[in-house]
Amino acid sequence: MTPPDKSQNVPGSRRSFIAVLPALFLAGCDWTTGKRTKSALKGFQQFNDWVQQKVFDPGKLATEYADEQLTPEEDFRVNGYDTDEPDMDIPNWVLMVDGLVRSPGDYSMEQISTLPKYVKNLRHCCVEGWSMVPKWGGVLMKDFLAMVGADPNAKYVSVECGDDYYTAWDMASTLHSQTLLAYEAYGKPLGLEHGAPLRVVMPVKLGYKSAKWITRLTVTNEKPGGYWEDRGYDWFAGL
Ligand SMILES: Nc1nc2c(c(=O)[nH]1)N[C@H]1C(S)=C(S)[C@@H](COP(=O)(O)O)O[C@H]1N2
Ligand SMILES: [Mo]
Repeated sequence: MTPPDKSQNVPGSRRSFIAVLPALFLAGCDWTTGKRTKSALKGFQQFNDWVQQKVFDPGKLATEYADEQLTPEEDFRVNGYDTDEPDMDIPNWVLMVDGLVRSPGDYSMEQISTLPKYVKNLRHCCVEGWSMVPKWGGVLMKDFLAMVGADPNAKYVSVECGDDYYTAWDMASTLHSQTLLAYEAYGKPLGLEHGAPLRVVMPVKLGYKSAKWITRLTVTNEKPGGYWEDRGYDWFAGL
């Protein structure tokens, strides 16, 4: 497997910024945030989130890999905090959308898949220290948020999942041009263990932000928590 390209992930300007703030914590693709942040003070975490939001460059793209660099499909790893097979009623599945949006309500896969489809080979970096490059297919989260009339000036978007997992993102990362709502992997419908019928793929963040089996999106100005975030993992989790 190709090692994570750290030069892509840490631009020079940010590197020097990090140099003057040695205590600041920013994740790289291939090392763990969990244990370090677990012991950190809440105030420090809030400061850390604030700095990460300030240095986040929405125009900076994660590496998109060539097909030759894909992780072979047989090595497409599965990971979840509880179950790999939640009880999803896929034929009747809808995505509930609420909060600061013009058109709240339930959106079907049929409606979502009217949006332009994108296929991207993107690296997924798990906080546990492994990564992989699957071929994802789906729509852009920003196109979907435009479809529902989400307030782009709202601060956060939170998500709920079929396995009771939950997480949230800052609006800039949610609107990033590589954040996907994926319904395919390797040119086939997403498998249940990988988040069917619809999951998030957010290559600018650690893997625990890429929620599987999504059931509800909420646009809000109140900072939401997350399953791992509430257990001490980095909230912003930017790469
Ligand atoms: N709903 C839900 N989404 C989730 C998780 C989870 O437990 N539940 N685990 C996260 C973590 S830690 C990782 S690494 C990836 C794993 O995705 P995969 O099973 O497709 O490899 O899903 C993320 N999204
Ligand atoms: Mo993960």
